[in-house]
Amino acid sequence: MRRPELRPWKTSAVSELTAARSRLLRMLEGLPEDALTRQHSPLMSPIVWDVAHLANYEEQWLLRALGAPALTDSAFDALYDAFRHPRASRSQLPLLSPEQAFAYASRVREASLEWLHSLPEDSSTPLLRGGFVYGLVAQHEQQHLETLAATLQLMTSHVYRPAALPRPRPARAAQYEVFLPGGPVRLGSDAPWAYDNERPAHTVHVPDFLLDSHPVTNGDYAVFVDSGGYTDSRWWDPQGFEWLQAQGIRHPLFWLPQQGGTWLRRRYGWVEPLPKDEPVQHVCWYEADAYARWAGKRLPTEAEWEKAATGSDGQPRVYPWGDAAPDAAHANLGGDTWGPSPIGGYPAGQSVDGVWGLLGDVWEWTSSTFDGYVGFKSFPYREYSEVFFGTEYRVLRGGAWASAPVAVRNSFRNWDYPIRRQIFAGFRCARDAR
Ligand code: AVJ
Ligand code: FE
Repeated sequence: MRRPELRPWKTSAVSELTAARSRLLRMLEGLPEDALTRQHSPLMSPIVWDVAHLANYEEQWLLRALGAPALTDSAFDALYDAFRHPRASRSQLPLLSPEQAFAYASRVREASLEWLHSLPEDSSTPLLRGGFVYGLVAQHEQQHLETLAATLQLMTSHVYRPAALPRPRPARAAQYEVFLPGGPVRLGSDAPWAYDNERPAHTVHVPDFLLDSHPVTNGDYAVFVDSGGYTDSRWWDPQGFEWLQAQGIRHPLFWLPQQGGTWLRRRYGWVEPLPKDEPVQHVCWYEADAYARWAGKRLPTEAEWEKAATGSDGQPRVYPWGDAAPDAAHANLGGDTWGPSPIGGYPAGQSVDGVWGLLGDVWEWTSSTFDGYVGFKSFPYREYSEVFFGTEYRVLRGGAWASAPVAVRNSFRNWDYPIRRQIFAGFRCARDAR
């Protein structure tokens, strides 16, 4: 079998870095200065912070760490260090202006592509093996573009109506349960561009279980909301119920209740009738967990999710459909659709067991907290993954419409606080088989 890691990594490095940068420019094109510098939400950075931060990250990893001459003094790193300044206070920092930030990003990019060409193809230093550090930087930039997509959705000071690619309009798809037989599951990845938190690939045992064929839709979720689900503590984790009441939350973020009991939702600069057949998004872990309990089910563990994505036949697969790089027929990824597709739109993306929509559309909350796999070794820095290990974060799997293909695979692990709703997260339910 041809494995992706056999491709010449320099070609992938250049094309992934280029894809990320053209997406960045596409997303921010035409936004006025004020939209770029303003704090749209205490949860998010000013957009211009993200732009200079991803440039600075690239300067640190693709220039300084690889022995290339630096463009700025390393003291400058502090300004764009995510651990030094909380998001809510970043607009008060002496940040680069939008023009300076874009110029910084392009100067770094020019220099790093030039440095790339001077490097040996077959270096075996840990940072360069298989082009690891280029994968790190391309994935980092794309992850920040997904964060920017969330910032733009929270923005209310400007109307944002990006050109959106059409999404498939399939015939109504039925939700069913797929039986996944218990047994050993290969989790994680040793692929060259896998993150430290995916390593090492290892085997765990998962008992028989049932998994929903599709993510929970807006229509499904509205039944829970409309039948009083948000006021009945029986369905909720006690901490979640307390949070819900303190915040006065009665429905997913960006839903707008109407007279007569119908729902609208705001998606960027559009207010639309709530599309019943799209996966629900902008629900936090507590909301996902409560729905699952109400439905007599539960959230899957991340091992169950990865088993379903990989397939019950025990064959290793990078994606649910195999090892072919994701294209528009497999999944809704890459950010240009600006929303999830109705369920059932990607028959080519199903798993070998008939589970649909595992990658793309919405991140899927799992019941698992975020921790290192047995044998975890932080690489290349503790602040990517390790400092987040523990019980505070829940793992999300699968990637959303706003996630780039380079940052999505069966083994990819995302994490966030159980109260986070601005991310493009939904879920599907699971059940013990017995
Ligand atoms: C993996 C999405 C949780 O955005 O906090 C960006 C990715 N790490 N810069 C985040 C990340 C450093 C990270 N998540
Ligand atoms: Fe970052």
